Amino acid sequence: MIPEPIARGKVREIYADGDDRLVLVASDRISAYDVIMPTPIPDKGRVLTAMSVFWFAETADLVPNHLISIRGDDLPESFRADEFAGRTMLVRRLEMIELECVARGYLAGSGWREYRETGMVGGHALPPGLRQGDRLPEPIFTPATKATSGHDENITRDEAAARFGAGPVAALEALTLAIYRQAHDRCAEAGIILADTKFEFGRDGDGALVLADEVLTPDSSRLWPAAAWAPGASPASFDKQYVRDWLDGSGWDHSPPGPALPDEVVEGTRARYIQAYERISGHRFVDYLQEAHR
Ligand code: Q0Z
Repeated sequence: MIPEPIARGKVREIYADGDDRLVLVASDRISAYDVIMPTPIPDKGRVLTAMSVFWFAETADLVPNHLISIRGDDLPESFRADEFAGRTMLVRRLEMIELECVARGYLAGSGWREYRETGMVGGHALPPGLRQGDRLPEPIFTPATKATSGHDENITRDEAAARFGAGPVAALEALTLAIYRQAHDRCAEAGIILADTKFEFGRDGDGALVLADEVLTPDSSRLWPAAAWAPGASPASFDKQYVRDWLDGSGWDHSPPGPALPDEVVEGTRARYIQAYERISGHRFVDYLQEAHR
């Protein structure tokens, strides 16, 4: 029997395992234009979990993380069925810091909008004349808080420091930028631009900072195919390109529900996810599945 989740995101669920552990399950649901599509992308949750697992290992030299195990044998009984294999992380339950730790290396999304209106992003003065999609001279830390609307609200570093303390926010900024730089360079070698990304941190029982949640997935990051980058525009994320292109030609007006996706769009999107994982990590997706399935 599967217990009730303690929290539900648009595309994943989180369950308690006793007092000290949580179980995070990533579904195959996909959103486009902020709407969940009625057609899932098979293995999407597994690929995103594989990416988080890869990045937790890759960043372990910079910061400890919440991951305990993805192996079936280590999961609570309820999560040992095949449907959960590879999409389920057993993690340490932390005291979460309610601050979205965003790193931006390129001008996109709300960062671009803010720059266009003010010439600044999150309290950082930027050079004039930057275009949408341009690389920034240096990556910047632009924290945000979860607004009740569901969308994040950008705040300045000073506002973050007022809420969470100057020392803790300086430490979160340093970690966020260090992880971003390392991941950016790795993605670049795979032909993928990591435009921006969002981390969530918590504290363990000793008060130490711990990297939590999902990390450096396409749902928490803007990952652009390097070949699609051109100044003056924000390319579609590598994973959403097929879905967006098809939706743009479908006549759908972006109000829910979204239309069912055709098989070729589903298959093309699934292949892109797997390709991104394999290119970034250098691992085979089938090997990841083997590793999880024990
Ligand atoms: C993460 C979230 C999800 C909905 C709580 N290690 C942790 N300790 C305590 N809390 C969390 C974590 Cl990861 C925690 N979220 C975000 C995840 C579905 C919301 F899978 N919420």
